[in-house]
Amino acid sequence: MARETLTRKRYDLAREQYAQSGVDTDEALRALSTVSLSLHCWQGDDVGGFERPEALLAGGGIQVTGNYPGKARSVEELRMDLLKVYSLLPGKHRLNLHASYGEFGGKQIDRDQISAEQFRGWIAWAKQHGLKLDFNPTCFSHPKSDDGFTLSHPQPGIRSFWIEHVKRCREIAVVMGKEQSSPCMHNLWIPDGSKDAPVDRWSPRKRLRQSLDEIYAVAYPPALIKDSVESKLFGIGSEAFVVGSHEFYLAYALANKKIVCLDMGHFHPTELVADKISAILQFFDEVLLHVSRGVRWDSDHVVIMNDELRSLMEEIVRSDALARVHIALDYFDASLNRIGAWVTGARSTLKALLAALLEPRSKLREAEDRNDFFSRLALQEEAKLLPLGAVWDYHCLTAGVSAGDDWIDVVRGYETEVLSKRK
Ligand code: RNT
Ligand code: ZN
Repeated sequence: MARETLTRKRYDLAREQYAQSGVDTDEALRALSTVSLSLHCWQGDDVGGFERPEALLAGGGIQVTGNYPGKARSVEELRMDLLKVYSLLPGKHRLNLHASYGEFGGKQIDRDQISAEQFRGWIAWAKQHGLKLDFNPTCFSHPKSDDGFTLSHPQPGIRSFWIEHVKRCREIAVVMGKEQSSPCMHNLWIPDGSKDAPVDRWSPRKRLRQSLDEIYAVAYPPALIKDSVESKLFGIGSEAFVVGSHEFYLAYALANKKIVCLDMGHFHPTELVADKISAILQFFDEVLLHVSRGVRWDSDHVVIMNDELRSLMEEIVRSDALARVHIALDYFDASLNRIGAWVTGARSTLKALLAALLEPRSKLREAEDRNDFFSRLALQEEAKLLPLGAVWDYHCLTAGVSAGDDWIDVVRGYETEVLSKRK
């Protein structure tokens, strides 16, 4: 039987089967189509950026391991790779840029000097391809962040350098927001922290608070920019103390009407971001996610459809919060085909979301409401074997992208034709 016919047949059966569990698959697919992931530009070149011909290795507590050949070495190559990635994802998605990915034209434009000029090319390219942009200041991989502190630095000169950088990044985000008629999510993460336990935790946090106040003193229309702050538990070289901890930013964001960014790799290993959705959204209108996978010390492994991701997506759907949760991706792996890694994580995120949308929610709620915890448990276990794959393949088919594992060959073909020639 032809692949397409089979996919349609499988979907028809799956629709019937889900209907018997009280789930409308067409409705789930409609909901899935409203979601735009924000794809991180930095998976394409190991967080290198284009400030100088030879990018600095990512520093500041984030580490990329591996040296698989074929990484993007220029803006052009990165754009080409991104188009390949988008072509393998059902739906319309966004692009998340870091400040270090501007077009600097061979000039030494330091971080406190950047402006929208270096991002005009990205804005035009994004427009051409119907992509919306999000933006991030780059407060790492720079001589002025080498000692592990930026916005909380004890030296006023260094602190004001980084304050100026972030202020300029917000200006750039505003330009992007204006050009694309969609707010640009401006997410701030800084590496500040220390390897060993400091005696003074108070002063760096006080300085960070003051720096943030200075940065956000400039108010912009929410239709152009949304400001988020990203916490972390520890990084390489900041094992004992991170200035911008979860409590710090949660409190700051609540008091100052900012958005918190929850990175799945930035919490204690058994702490689940899933559980935070229904807590945080009681008090905030929106939340930003960095979908990632923590493994031992690394917070940024390629995302797979594991229990953690599935429960996160379930919690978003169960809280009816799809419109209030911004889903960005954040992982980087230089040990395998980078396009393949990108697509794997993005597709798995979408699949987990689809799985959550297909959960027999009303049946589960009914069981819970009558305190029938056996049925609740058993139903969840049975739901795991419902034909999710048939719905996903149909979704890919109707979106015009490779279904099943066909896309793997596409990535391998791109490797032979393009990536392997990058020496
Ligand atoms: C680092 C944070 C941050 C970065 C990107 C590159 O731990 O997760 O989001 O990954 O800014
Ligand atoms: Zn992150």
